[in-house]
Amino acid sequence: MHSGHGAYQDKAGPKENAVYPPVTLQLPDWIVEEVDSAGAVFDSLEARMAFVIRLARRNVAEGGGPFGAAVFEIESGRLVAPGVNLVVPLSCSLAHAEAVAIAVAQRVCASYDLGASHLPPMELVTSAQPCIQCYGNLWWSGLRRVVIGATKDDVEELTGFAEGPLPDNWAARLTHRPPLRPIVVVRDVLRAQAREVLHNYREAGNLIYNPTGDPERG
Ligand code: AZG
Ligand code: ZN
Repeated sequence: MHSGHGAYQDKAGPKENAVYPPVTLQLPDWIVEEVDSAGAVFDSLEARMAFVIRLARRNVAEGGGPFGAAVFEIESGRLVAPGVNLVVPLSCSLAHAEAVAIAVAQRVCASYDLGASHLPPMELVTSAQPCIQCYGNLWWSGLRRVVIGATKDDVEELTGFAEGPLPDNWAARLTHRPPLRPIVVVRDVLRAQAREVLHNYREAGNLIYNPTGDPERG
């Protein structure tokens, strides 16, 4: 029977069609090793940040970009979903670490709204400040807090990635946005360690995948 919702009736994701490929944001297999060795509960913001910085570092070694992120339950510290930058491996400019973590968390929770009343309050912990794309992703996510390591200026100065024109008052716009719930902003958590991953990425001559027309090495 046809329910009138087109092809997108399956909560697990859209059905394949004959013309266009399905698009997936599949985390690499090694992520399971990192999660297993870290444990499932992270008590402090520093422990959560140390974990995403570790993901960023491993991701570079595995051919991805120098960014890691994760969604955690704020109170319990339980890891809901990790994320790493997969732009180059997946040929997908959407696949920033924050976007991957949010998308995986939403699938894990089977909810597009991570702020839904049946779910515990959740946060995004990210090794670097969200770019314009991920600022929008965060806005729409239902997350209640964002915890940031390196700043946008750190990213742009240390790597050459162009993070885009965020509003000057980007943090205030998150913390006060009626009728939507506020998103609390916490900055500079383990910033020096987060900066080091960015610095090392460029020093090693890795790809700076800005959409400039031609890929540029660091
Ligand atoms: C990026 N910035 C952040 N914060 N995260 C990513 O995954 C990125 N990729 N390029 N710039
Ligand atoms: Zn981004």
